[in-house]
Amino acid sequence: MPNPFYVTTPIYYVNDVPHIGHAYTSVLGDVLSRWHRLVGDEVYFLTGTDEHGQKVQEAAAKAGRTPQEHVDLTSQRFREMGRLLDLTNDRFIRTTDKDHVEFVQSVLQGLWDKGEIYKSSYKGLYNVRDERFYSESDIREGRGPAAGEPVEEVEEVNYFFKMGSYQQRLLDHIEKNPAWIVPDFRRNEVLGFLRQPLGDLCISRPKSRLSWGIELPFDKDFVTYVWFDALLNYVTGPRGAKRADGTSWWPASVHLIGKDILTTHSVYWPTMLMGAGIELPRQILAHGWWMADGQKMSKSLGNVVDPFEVARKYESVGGAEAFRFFLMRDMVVGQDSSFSEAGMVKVVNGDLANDVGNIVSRIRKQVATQFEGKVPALPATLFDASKELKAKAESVLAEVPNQMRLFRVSFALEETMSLARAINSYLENTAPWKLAKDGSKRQELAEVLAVSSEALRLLLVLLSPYIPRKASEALALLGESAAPGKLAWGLLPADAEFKDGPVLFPRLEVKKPEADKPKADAKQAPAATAAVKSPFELVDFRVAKVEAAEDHPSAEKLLVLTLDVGELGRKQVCAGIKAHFSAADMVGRKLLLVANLKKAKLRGVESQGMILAADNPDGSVHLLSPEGEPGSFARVDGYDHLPGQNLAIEALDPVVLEVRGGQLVFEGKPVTAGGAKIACSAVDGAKAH
Ligand code: ME8
Repeated sequence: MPNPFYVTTPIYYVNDVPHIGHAYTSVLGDVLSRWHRLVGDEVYFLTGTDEHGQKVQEAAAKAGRTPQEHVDLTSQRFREMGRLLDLTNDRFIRTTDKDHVEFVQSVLQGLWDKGEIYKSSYKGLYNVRDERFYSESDIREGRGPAAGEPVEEVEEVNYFFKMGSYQQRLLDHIEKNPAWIVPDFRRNEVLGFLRQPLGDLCISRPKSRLSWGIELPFDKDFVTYVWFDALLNYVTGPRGAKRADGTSWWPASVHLIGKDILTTHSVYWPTMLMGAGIELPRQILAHGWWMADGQKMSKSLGNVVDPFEVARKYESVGGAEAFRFFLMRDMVVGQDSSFSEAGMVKVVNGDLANDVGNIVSRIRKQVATQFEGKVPALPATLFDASKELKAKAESVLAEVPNQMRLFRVSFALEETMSLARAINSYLENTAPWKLAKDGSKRQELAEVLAVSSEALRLLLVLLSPYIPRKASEALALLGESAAPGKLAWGLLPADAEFKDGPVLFPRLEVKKPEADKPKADAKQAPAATAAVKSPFELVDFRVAKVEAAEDHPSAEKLLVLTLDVGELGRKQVCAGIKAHFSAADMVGRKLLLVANLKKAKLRGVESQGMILAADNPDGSVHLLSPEGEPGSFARVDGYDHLPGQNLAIEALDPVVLEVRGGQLVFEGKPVTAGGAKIACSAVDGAKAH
């Protein structure tokens, strides 16, 4: 019977848009799945979306949709990411799926019947973004630790799961199974956490506060707490799908998670399973964090790496696969990594365009010109250099499975690339292009091409989990495929045809030279040049909220506004709008601010930016009304956001923002801030400046 391999990714919150972090865990799951299929295991790969909770309820209300309509729309983005990245998941589970809802309710009922759940009053500091309560020590300046959003004190009656009673059993389990949590330092973190007394787990929310959730089967006035609902997806996922021998898929072989959700997976989850009498997952792998250009990614910094954008930009050269390859090659599983486009281009060009691409073109050319496109048969005895290459291939074939077993994917890939380098050295040392010129070296030439073709075939099979399309296109040139049983030396049939085809591993070109790319911390923003596609790349438009407003002491037309600009702090701006708005009108309003202008003094008062407004032909002035949180930046789809600082006011000249249908647009595309369009009451065609 084949070994089972059941792998999961976290189910992602639908409120976020898919980014490199989600893409990474998903691609990791896919690479492991493809690898296990390749070695003949039976695989189930689960991913999906986490769709209940207060955040979703609020976002749906804001968007004027029912929560179900809202999640039907937003979960699509994650399915699309799956298609983009060629994920081979067996199911895309949604926590709103009927079988999941029923399963969660049956587990809850079982725990209630066994006395594992009780009702009690609870008072705590609650954070909506994280959907959880925090202790006082977690809170800094009224904000939760994870997302840094405000917490509020909430007291209510709720249901609790007796998590604390499983503390010792869990400790014993972790101690007896050293590889249950990988990497090791994450395991130690959990053990450290478990040295403190473990409390019980609040598993409900009253419907009066949160209705968008799964109803408790024993109390219709409550829904279950998001984590309790979400974690059970791992058991629901494959319940309807049996293994070939009729047994069920659970327990999972490995849960892939980011380090952010380690406690929920290695403490809440196993104790829930113990309570419910369900087997524990075999392993939990917590990987590190992706940053962008060395900085934490955040919406307000505008540096969130969008897989769709990267794939689109490099579409003609297989952008999605280049992205997959880079993610797996760059991140040492467990450690943090930083994404930069230049880094991706360098790695992909070095490994694929140069190393693999060279091998394909060198061998193909000689096979075509010297052997009419047919790869000569492998001889029974090999000369030394060939023996060495064969030994290298066999050692890589032996080592890669060891690395994969430990989830050391970047090391497995490094091993694989060492085979590519060995093939290139072999070709350089044996120089088939020279042998071809010497009629007496025909046999040697045939051997070199046979040995290198077979090594290339193995290389491509080993690469297939990472770059499935490219690898199978290249294998198809040899009439081969990446299928179970193909990972052994000597399988390329004699006279295999080496077909001609397009360049499969073209070089990627960085779309914008690094020198043109102002870093977020650059002292001086470059002038708008032809290389800059839009002023949106330079101008830092931010949502700002007016905290205070007063008349300018000496300039008749100016108001002096004190603005809250979120992460950029507080800014003072002089605005020439006094003829249209009084100071009192302004307090509490949200505005659109150009936040990276050079400071200026206006009649003795410092001004640290400029607010935007649109003029109607009748002379009336209309402020822009963004909805996003203070500090969120305005952007237009398809343009990078790379503002420097100290922008000269002239840099704004080419910015033609106008109002269409009550909304701000740039070249016909909506400008958004914090994901929402920006309203303005000016007439169509009114220019905002
Ligand atoms: O936590 N680097 O969903 P989520 C690496 N719904 N990985 C990252 C990342 C980054 N910068 N950002 C996100 C939830 N991830 C819950 C999970 S599971 C029962 C419920 C990846 O949308 C990483 O896998 O916030 C992380 O654990 C996950 O996305 C969090 O996704």
